[in-house]
Amino acid sequence: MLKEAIYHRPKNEFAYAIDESTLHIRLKTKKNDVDKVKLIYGDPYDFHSEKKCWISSKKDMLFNGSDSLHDYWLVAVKPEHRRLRYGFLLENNNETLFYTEKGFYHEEPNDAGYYFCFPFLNKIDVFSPPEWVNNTVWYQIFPERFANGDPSIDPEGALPWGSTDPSPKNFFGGDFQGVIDHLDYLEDLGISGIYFTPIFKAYSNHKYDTIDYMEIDPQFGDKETFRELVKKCHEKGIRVMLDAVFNHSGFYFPQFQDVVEKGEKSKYKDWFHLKGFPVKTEYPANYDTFAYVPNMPKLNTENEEVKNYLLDVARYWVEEFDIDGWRLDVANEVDHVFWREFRNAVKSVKPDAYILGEIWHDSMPWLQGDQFDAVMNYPLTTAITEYFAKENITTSEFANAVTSVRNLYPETVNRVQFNLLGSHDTPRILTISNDNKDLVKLQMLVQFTSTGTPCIYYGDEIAMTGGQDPGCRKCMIWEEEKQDKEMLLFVKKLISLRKENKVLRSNESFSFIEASDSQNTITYSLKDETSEVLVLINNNDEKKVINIPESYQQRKVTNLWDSTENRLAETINVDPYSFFIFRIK
Ligand code: ARE
Repeated sequence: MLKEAIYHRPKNEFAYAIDESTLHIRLKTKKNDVDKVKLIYGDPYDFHSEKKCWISSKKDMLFNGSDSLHDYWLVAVKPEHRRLRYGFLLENNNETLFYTEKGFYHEEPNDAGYYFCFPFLNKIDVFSPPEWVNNTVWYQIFPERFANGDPSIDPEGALPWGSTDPSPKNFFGGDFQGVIDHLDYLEDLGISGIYFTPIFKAYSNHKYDTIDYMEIDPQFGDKETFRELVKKCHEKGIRVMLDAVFNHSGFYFPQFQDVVEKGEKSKYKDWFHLKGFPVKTEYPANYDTFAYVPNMPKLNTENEEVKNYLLDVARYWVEEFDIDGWRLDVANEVDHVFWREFRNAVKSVKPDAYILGEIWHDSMPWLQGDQFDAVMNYPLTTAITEYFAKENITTSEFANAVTSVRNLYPETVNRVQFNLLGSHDTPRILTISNDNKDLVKLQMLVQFTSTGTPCIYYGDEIAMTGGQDPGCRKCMIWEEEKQDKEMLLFVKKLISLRKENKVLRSNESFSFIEASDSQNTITYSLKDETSEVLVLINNNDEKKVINIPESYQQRKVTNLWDSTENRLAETINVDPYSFFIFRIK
């Protein structure tokens, strides 16, 4: 066995409490190197055990998939006294190894001190994200471009809806009334959560350059209209999540303007990361900014005044308008101390509020249960689009990437991960799929059969196109004759399928049964304690025969797409760019 590739640490995604009495323990080993793994464990204070080292139990670990380098193993264990000493017994056809915190041994170590230690499963340490998130299907709205319901509040120079290019210089008057007018459309689609990009008073049409965190941008409406919008959403069972831009303010944020005007004499000079005076606001600015954007001065969230100001904002919109969650902009560039206080502040007002970080990379440091509930799952987006849309990776590389993403985080986090195919920061899924709508459907199928909470970017459900920002921010198409109704029905059906089958939302095991590079076909299974679903995908422009795994042959199944009952044979014909989704009876 390759010892260098065998890894466990009693922390993070390798050891965590899934509930008040159950621990998940994970291990990774070199791909195809180990045949069986047993968790060997016991109670560290079991003085009565006949074995000196108290390691008195063994339990097979489940194979939990492979990526390009590793096999992943997972086991759930309920330690009687909520404390655990444990190690691993690894076997392949020519070797047996004990893996403990002190290293590898051919004989089982006889001293508890050698073993990994999960000291105690304290209830307060159990990370329990909001239950409702896993049942939610989100819809992302860029308010300026969704619908213009009240032309009387259009910004100066607003253009006729969709009349020209979506340049940041152009305004079309999207507003809250436009959203209210289309809530029936969203409810009918099956949406149960709306993520709004920023709505507070700001300079640009994207509103990521905030002027006043306590005011609604006048082009969207006022606080009463927003209150009505939230109320109507809640009446329809639709949750509301706002975008918190706390990493930086906008140029016209009064506190920053004071610094520009008064320089070192400004009482707000410690609200920002200034490098000299006078403040130089042309590029390159002499203060920290988001990226290289002088109009986005980075806020000093280590400063007590800034922290108190932003925490008041965080509480205000929850307390006064009953919003259900915050999406945190540029979350990985704000300090952890602030985010811990942010979580406490928000959860103290609404314990089941959803806290979603915008981080495009490995986010384990923010997902320990003390900061975010989840992150925008861009690594999953990349795995899906790199394979189906861009054809940059092979079928097996796709399976490896999805498995790798799944094993980045504890299952607690996976169940509330924000799974998206695109956003206001990426080209639209149909555009990167070269306008192949069948490919988009396959990608949505994977998105809606992945653990977590899926999000539809406005307009993707009617097959809108659009390149990189600002191309992806075109006005929503409301003329019915221009909407792709077939795509709309497909999305609506996917959403209802997910709502009707819990195993699609939250499964104990997700494994690829086949990912054939020669065939470009995929078979994966989703299992939970009561059911199993088999998904078969033909990612080709021609019909393909997919082999049914022997263990599934002759099994009765329900085709979840057309509700027909079938019995699986040895093979199945799958149409070009098509799929089957069976629930095993
Ligand atoms: C616009 C243009 C830019 C142009 C800029 C000049 O898109 O091409 O250079 O203007 O001013 C907001 C607006 C954007 C605007 C931007 C800057 O929506 O339209 O850009 O402000 O003015 C990284 C960050 C991530 C960030 C993205 C954009 O990690 O947090 O970059 N996303 C958030 C919001 C954006 C918003 C901002 C931040 C600023 O979602 O909408 O932009 O508040 C890789 C990297 C990631 C990188 C990602 C995307 O994956 O690893 O770190 O994300 O690519 O670039």
